This record gives sequence, structure tokens and C-alpha cells, in this order.
Amino acid sequence: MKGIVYKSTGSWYVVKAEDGVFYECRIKGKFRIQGIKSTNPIAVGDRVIFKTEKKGDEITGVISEIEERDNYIIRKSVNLSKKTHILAANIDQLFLVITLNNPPTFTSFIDRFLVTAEAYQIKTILLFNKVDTYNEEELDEVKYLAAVYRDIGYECLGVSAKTGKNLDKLQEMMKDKVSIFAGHSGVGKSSLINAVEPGLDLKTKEISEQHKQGQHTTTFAEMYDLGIGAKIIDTPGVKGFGIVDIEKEELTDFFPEFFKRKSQCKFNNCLHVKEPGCAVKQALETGEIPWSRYRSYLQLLAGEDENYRTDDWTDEQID
Ligand SMILES: Nc1nc2c(ncn2[C@@H]2O[C@H](COP(=O)(O)OP(=O)(O)OP(=O)(O)O)[C@@H](O)[C@H]2O)c(=O)[nH]1
Ligand SMILES: [Mg+2]
Ligand SMILES: [Zn+2]
Repeated sequence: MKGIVYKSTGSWYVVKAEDGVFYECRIKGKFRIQGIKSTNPIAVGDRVIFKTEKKGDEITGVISEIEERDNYIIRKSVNLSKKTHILAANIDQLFLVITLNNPPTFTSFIDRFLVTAEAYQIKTILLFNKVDTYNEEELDEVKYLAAVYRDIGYECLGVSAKTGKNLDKLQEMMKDKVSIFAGHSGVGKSSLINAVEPGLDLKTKEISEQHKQGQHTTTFAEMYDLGIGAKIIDTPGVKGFGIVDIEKEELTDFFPEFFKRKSQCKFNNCLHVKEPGCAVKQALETGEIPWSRYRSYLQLLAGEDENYRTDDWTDEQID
């Protein structure tokens, strides 16, 4: 039988078969996917082939094959490790959910995320959530950030799971597509999904007053079918986001506004650091490229790992 993986815990998988029935499935033996060293061989969104088995009254499945992926989004699971973790596969678009200060989402995190999405050619939309909680100054900051990213070419939308602001627009964007919601813990990923489809009743939890951090309420990535004819994948909050296998020379290609200017740099192998006649640095001086983006670029170029040492996003750590 053929089906799509809706949930993966690392040891078992929920697969929705073509006839609409959900099966709990396992995999047999070692499952290697060519070229990918991953802690989870099968991820949410994967199209798989499985056989059913009857044990007593229970019918379960055994996955034997995984179909080639159109795309996937991947992150490093542990520092100093070559192991990676696939967040989801076969997705049409990614919504990066961002809050300013409850919890804080820094531009370094946003940029890291966008680089990964660019590398895997996944369309990304920035969702600024909790707009109901911001004062005027904070709203200005959201508008500034949205302008920065819009300028580069990313769609941005201010939303509120609480008041429902712009959720009609969000639904319109999700229709007939497979979307994934990602971002830090506590930014309101599950709340937004609940607001769009109240019947789902996904678990949510307030962020800790003291640390202004989410409490890692969602623990496994899971896909849901929405009434509006959309598929949505809710994911656990991530702290850091390791960049996977990007060469220094390639990095420019994943900063669209740098890439656009690259051909105007004096040297065609310009890394935009100390080289003379650099069009990227010139755009930085004139304010066409914001410093926050350049800073993120330099950090990535230097291979600075942001936080994944302390990442407590440990589900699916099999192997
Ligand atoms: N005021 C306000 N609160 C919100 C909004 N969206 C979410 N929240 C609150 O933020 C807290 C965290 O929301 P969750 O939906 O659990 O966050 P999450 O991103 O799913 O977090 P993890 O599952 O831990 O990754 C909850 O208390 C929500 O009620 C919003 O638009 N406005
Ligand atoms: Mg959640
Ligand atoms: Zn340059």
C-alpha cells in the first residue's frame, strides 16, 4: 500500500494510506537513504510503501520503501556531529513564525533559517505573530523587519492567533498546499493552527514568565488535514539551527540580495569580506543591505554555530 507519513516518533510512524485510513507503522532493519546521514530515516511528509500485518485484532504496517523526495528541510541535530535531522519532506512552503520578544526571535536565527530554506529551495513566508501584544514602538520594529525581508523578496505577514488578525490571508496562502510551521518554542505555531482550524485542539502552553521562553509543548512534528483543503505540519520549537553542508563559496547564493550583486564584485570569487571593489559591501555602506544580514552572513562564513549545543529538541534521537 501507498501512504504519506503524518507523524514520526523515530520508532514508529503514523501513515495515512491512499484510502484515507491511518496505520501505525514500523520499519524493518536498517533503513538508509542514499547520501543522507540522518537520525530519522523517515520524516513527516514522506511518501512510503508499506505492508500491513495482523497481530491479534490489531492491524499495523511495515514500511518497506520510501519514494524519492521532492525536497526536505534538514538541520544538524547535535553539534560536532555530522548527523542531521529531517524536519519534514515534500513541502510546498514554509512559514517561519516569529515573535519580537515573547519569546525573542533574533535576526541571526531568521537568517540561518532562510539560508537553509534557500539551499533546499523551499519557499518561505515570514509570519510575525502576536501582533496584538505589541506597543507602537514594537509594531514599528515589526514593520521595519518586514520591510527588510520583503525587500529581499520574502513575503511577510503580521498575524495574531488571539484576535484572528490576517488569518483569512493566511488561509488563502495555505489552500491546496502542504505547509510547515517552524520557529522557536512559544511563538504560537500550534495556536495559529488551532485558530485556523479550531476543531484540531492542539496542545499549547504559555511561555515562562521568567525566561520569556516557550516550554517545548509540541514534541513531535505532525501533519494535519485542514477543512480548507490544506495540509499543515506543526513542528516542535527549535532553539538553534545548524547549517548543513554549505561551502563558504556557496553561501552568497543563499542570500538573495547578495547573490543579485555578486556579478558586480571586482573578483568573481569575492567572499565580500576584505576584497576591494565589492558590490555587497558597497550596498552595505549605502544602506541597501542591512547590517543585520551582513552580520549573519559573516557568522555563517566563520562557521559559528548558534546554540545547537544547548538545543534540547531531542525527539527522534534514535540510532
Ligand atoms: N497574545 C497572544 N498570545 C499568543 C498568540 N499566539 C500564541 N499565543 C500564546 O503563546 C503561547 C505559546 O503558544 P503555542 O502555540 O503553544 O506555541 P508553539 O510555537 O506551538 O510552541 P512549541 O510547541 O513549544 O514549539 C500560548 O500561551 C499561546 O496562547 C497571539 O497571537 N497573541
Ligand atoms: Mg506547539
Ligand atoms: Zn563582494
